Amino acid sequence: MARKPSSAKDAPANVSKDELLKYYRDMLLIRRFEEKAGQLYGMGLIGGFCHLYIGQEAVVVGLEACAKEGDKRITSYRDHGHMLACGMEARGVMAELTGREGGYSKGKGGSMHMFSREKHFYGGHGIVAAQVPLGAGLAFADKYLGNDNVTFTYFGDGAANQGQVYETYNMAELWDLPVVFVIENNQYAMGTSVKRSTKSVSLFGRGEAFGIPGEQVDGMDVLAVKAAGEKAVAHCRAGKGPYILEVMTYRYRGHSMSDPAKYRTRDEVQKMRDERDPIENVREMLLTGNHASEDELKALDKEIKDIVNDSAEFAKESPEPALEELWTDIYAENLPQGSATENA
Ligand SMILES: Cc1ncc(C[n+]2csc(CCOP(=O)(O)OP(=O)(O)O)c2C)c(N)n1
Ligand SMILES: [Mg+2]
Repeated sequence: MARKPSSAKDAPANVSKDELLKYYRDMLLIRRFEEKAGQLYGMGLIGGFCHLYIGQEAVVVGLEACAKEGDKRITSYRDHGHMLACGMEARGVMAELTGREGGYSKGKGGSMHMFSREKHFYGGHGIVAAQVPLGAGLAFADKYLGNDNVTFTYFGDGAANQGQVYETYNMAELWDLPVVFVIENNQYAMGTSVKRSTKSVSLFGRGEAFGIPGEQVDGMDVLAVKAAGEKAVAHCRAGKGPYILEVMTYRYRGHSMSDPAKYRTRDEVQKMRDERDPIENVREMLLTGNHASEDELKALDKEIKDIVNDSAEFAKESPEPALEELWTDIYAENLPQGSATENA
């Protein structure tokens, strides 16, 4: 593909080869996984809703680079990338997409409803902005327990116009909750561009009314996301309360698999892909700085392809949930004796 020169050249001196390779690998895993999910959807192996994250990979990979053990994350329905970036298994995510027993929710949740207690991933939420107050609640738990963990609460530019976001901002700042509000501004909410739906110039600036600091970040540049993320996380860990990052990004695919895409031109999408692609940017840095050879990157591409193909095979071979499973996981089971919920 002919690629116009981008602003990304050699990586800054303080960024190591290993770091760059990790970002490249993690972003590529998300991209190839999503492409495969799109294929399986086309083959009728995935049903229901399916929102792909292609184009936005640098956002979650840059922020995961700032996380430490015990940090939490919660997001919307566009969630496969967040799961892979925090270390959830490709097999479990793909099998959930195909509605099989081997999936993270035993095949009963699908694309928008996956969770991992082990990786502190709290979903996967289909109601726009519903995860925002929940994210503040997770942060409240950490504050209450007295640790210095943070919660990454992701939501979109469309969700940023929901009232509950501002109720949450108020309480989060009032109680100094350690929550990083990450607005993934991909410039569209379904078919509505941010220009048509939103009066204010910046979304991060709306925190000012509540005393919450924030900034806008180039979400196609994983290093810029990481640098801003570190600042936000340091603020939260120091007990100074929430921080807002408005990360400017772009989704290449439709809103969901059933999007007719009539609200933007093909040229607009192609220009972004050609000039700003976050994975190509890191690839250029790796090659320009002689951190990796074409052959090394080819080997890495193959490794990722193998992981994704394996996840698809697993997802096809895993059985559908047994009929009895209709009646399980509806209410919490095996609660400890005398727990508040048991007594309720
Ligand atoms: C409360 C509510 N209203 C409307 C919808 C339908 N809906 C689903 S996604 C979406 C757009 C949200 O856009 P944005 O927050 O920018 O996130 P993106 O899809 O771009 O990641 C809408 C309106 C919904 N799921 N929930
Ligand atoms: Mg959006």
